[in-house]
Amino acid sequence: MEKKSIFSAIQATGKLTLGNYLGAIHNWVKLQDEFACTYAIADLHTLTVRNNPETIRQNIMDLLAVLLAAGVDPNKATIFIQSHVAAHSQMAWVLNCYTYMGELSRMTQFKDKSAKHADNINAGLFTYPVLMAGDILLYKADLVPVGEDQRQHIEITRDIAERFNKLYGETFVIPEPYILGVGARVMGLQNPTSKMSKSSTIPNDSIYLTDTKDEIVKKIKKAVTDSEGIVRYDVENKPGISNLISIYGAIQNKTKEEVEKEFENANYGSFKNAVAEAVVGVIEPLQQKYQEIIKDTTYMEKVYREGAKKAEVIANETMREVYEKIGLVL
Ligand code: ATP
Ligand code: LTN
Repeated sequence: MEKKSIFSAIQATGKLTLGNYLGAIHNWVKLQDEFACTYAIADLHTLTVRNNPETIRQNIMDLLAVLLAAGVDPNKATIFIQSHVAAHSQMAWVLNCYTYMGELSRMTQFKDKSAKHADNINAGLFTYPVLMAGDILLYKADLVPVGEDQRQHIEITRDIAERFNKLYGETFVIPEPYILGVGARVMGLQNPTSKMSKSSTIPNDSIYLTDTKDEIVKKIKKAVTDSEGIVRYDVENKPGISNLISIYGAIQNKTKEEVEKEFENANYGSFKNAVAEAVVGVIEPLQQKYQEIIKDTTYMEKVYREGAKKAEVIANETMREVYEKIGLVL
């Protein structure tokens, strides 16, 4: 049987968090053996927020190095930079003409980001989900692994694809979100009722992949808990401890129940030590590999050039099919 196909992307917006790692990168690595995976660095998406060109370039290379350091393997998965395959921009324009203002204005990410960047509510921020839909549909992906926060964007992708298929006949595969249980939503350490985010302004709330061992240990020690003193999963009443259980479970490949059992008789102090050790255990080796890879620009260039070449073949084929169906002269 043919392998199911997977597409996913991450924006290159700077410092990555443990949330990005457990919610996305970690799963990319796990999935590449079982599925035909295509992974992109969504550089075009990052243009929706203003940044200086040198920082953007650095962020792109940084993200590529992190992905490779984390174990994304160019021999197993196709990995490339979104803007290198022109069909992404082409598809976004076409799909813009099959997407309604009303549906885009319901997107929670748009509402959040336009509140955060009130001085730059550009049209790109609004049509962001259409570029994302194009990314996915170009590769006829069956599954799209993302964190919980991206579910709404996959739904709109499905709506656009279904609309197109109805008008022009079977063209796109209707993708399913693939949201992997534990780690899908890592919460802030200080504010465990909102997600751990790159842009959090609360001190010690986010663990960054660039944090030192001491910083990680300190942040986890300071993480908000509760007064019950039992390592028990209960998001409603114990969001802090529940979040630490999820983090530990995601790293150790254990269910919530298994984590609860393991720490049945432990106090919060020793549980936190174990969580910190687990987090350091993944971040430290990743940083070491990252340091080697980021220096090897020749290798990195080879990876993204070859990746784009492979991606382009599939993307261009879909693009042609779409142009033909809608009536353009080829
Ligand atoms: P921002 O803080 O600017 O909203 P972000 O940290 O959400 O950015 P993205 O580039 O939007 O980063 O997300 C990259 C991937 O990481 C997505 O698949 C997203 O679902 C996942 N992700 C981000 N934050 C978390 C989190 N706290 N827990 C689990 N997954 C996450
Ligand atoms: N919007 C996504 C990044 C992204 C993406 C995609 C994810 C861009 N294109 C296609 C899955 C499929 C985010 O994580 N913020």
